[in-house]
Amino acid sequence: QQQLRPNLTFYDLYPPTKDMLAEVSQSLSGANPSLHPKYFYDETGSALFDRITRSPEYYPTRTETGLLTDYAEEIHARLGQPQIIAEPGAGSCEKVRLLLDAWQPRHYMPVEISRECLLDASRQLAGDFPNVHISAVCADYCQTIAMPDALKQSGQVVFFPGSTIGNFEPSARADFLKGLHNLAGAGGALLIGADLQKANTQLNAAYNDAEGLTAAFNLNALHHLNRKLDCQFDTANMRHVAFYNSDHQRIEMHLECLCDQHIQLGERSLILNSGTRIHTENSYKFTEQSFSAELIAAGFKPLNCWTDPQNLFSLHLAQA
Ligand code: AVJ
Repeated sequence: QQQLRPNLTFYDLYPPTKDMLAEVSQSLSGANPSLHPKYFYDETGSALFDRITRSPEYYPTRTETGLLTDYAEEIHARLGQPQIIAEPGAGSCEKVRLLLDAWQPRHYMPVEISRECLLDASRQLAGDFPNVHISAVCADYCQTIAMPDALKQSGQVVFFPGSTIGNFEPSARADFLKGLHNLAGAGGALLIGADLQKANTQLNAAYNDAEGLTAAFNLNALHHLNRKLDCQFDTANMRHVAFYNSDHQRIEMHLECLCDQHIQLGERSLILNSGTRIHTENSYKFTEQSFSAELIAAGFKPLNCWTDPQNLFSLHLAQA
């Protein structure tokens, strides 16, 4: 725990490299190799993600930001005077600025796996909001849904924007939402973004932008593993693949091997044959009703849901 500014405390709970090696070895072995989407986010990946959010094809960020701009005051009125905001996977902490401006809470707790990204974002935020105490936690939010003891307080507003919830498969999602319910605690609430089902063409375009940012972001997962674990992926011979799977109502992202790949995983070596696809991400798409039902199943009481006129994106507010 480090005091970086009078109003900024930094907690470093970044998972150890040996855990990363074990997890990656496990998920890359077997018939359906995969990588957890958290591996997108190192310093380079977080910067690429920020560029994706500004690309013309990627509608979620600008749509949700519009909803937050329009409704921050209305949400504030519904919640009374929320004092603590916790945000798992906070990234560059851009969206929360709208809430900090409108709500003026005492305390903000971003949790983010990408250390440089979190340090930059939280330093800037601490300067811009001198009256908010920031407890920045560098951690895998899947593991640290239980915050450091000092930060466990009930009555929190858990802010989970961006449709990050779409990364979870249905059964893991149900468990994770229960975890968020527990994190919010008695008197707390959840403000969560969920991307909506829409025409396949628009979804496919959002994950195959013309500038190639999403392709670079996807491939960066392998650069990240090469840098941290010296895996020796031949990234020039991997291809970005992203498509909407309408049976599962999700975007799938994969990296396809264009030649046999000899991978180094610590002491072990692994061959991925040409044509093999590594599944790197699912991004589920919801309906307003299906998502409300999931919130109820996790123990929440939905208060309201806001959508844009084109019905691209939804923002749900629910009581814990
Ligand atoms: C951060 C998980 C919400 O699923 O749209 C963007 C990540 N992947 N482009 C999403 C992402 C490819 C994003 N989430």
